[in-house]
Amino acid sequence: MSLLLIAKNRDLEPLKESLLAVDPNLDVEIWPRVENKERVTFAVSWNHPEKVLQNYPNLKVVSSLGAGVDHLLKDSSIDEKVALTRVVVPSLKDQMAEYVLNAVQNYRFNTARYVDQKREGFWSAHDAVPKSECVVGVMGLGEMGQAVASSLIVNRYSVVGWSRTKKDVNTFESFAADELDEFLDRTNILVCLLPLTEETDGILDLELFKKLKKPAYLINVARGQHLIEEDLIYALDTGVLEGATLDVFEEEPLPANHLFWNRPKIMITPHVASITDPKEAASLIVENYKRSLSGMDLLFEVDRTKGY
Ligand code: NDP
Ligand code: OXD
Repeated sequence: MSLLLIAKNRDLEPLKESLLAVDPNLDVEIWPRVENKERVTFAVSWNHPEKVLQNYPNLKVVSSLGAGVDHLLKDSSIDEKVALTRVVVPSLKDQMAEYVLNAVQNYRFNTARYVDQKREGFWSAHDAVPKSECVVGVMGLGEMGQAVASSLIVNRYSVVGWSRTKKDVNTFESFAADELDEFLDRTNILVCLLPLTEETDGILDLELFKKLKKPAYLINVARGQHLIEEDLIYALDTGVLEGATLDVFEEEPLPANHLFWNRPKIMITPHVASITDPKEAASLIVENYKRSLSGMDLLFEVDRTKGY
């Protein structure tokens, strides 16, 4: 039996080393130089080329190397009987919580304006956005969303949350799927942490932005396909939104001629909000590999019917 690591444009040697540090007896192969395809029963993937997993006849499990699984579900050539799972480790949640807190504070304290002013040697003070006008609405209260909500609450931000099912929490108000308008009506700073599914594709559109409480700001750290890009431009130009921080884009890398680059109200980071640490991921991957070999339930298994 062997474990396959597969990703386009990513050095997987550090992950292989970390896996062997957890268990030196593992047989780990890195795509595309795979010696024996028949022996592969477990694959760890980040954006593998579509259909390539069809070449492994004994594949039982595919694990995403990150939290998102849209890249696995869009490959319809992966047999329905192959179980899907993902890597969610504490540092992934911590980084995301820090990234979002930082984005909220940058908006609140006018960081982008001061960076521009420094470049021009220009001294001018701006009022911070009052905390009372920074109610943060977190869309998606899963592993990432709950970590983000907790860190904002520790930093004394008011938080509301929205998810398919209502959460029984006492630190913030949780809204269910059919309560989207009530959630938006309470939200100034909208943070998208939804998985990309048929239901959530294109959810961040002009109609939704208009329902936010003013002043309104957008932070998208989930997937670029959640956002209708031209609606964001229109919302910024018409004052529906004050600004946006985007870590994810419909096309990545964001093309050099993309409209977003020249918009001062849009902060851009290159899909780095939270990155899987190979050392931490290795223990979870080995645990799931061993569970798969002994027929036990997997940790963080994906529900294919829900799409996440
Ligand atoms: P989870 O699967 O743990 O949580 C998903 C949440 O979204 C759940 O609360 C779920 O509701 C909710 N949800 C799903 N569908 C809907 C819907 N139709 N309407 C309302 N709520 C819905 O995901 P994670 O928190 O682990 O990750 C979220 C996403 O973050 C990933 O899919 C990935 O795209 C992105 N990500 C981005 C990173 C980056 O660096 N930019 C890094 C890591 C993740 P319920 O609780 O009721 O099931
Ligand atoms: C993830 C990501 O889903 O990095 O983990 O986007």
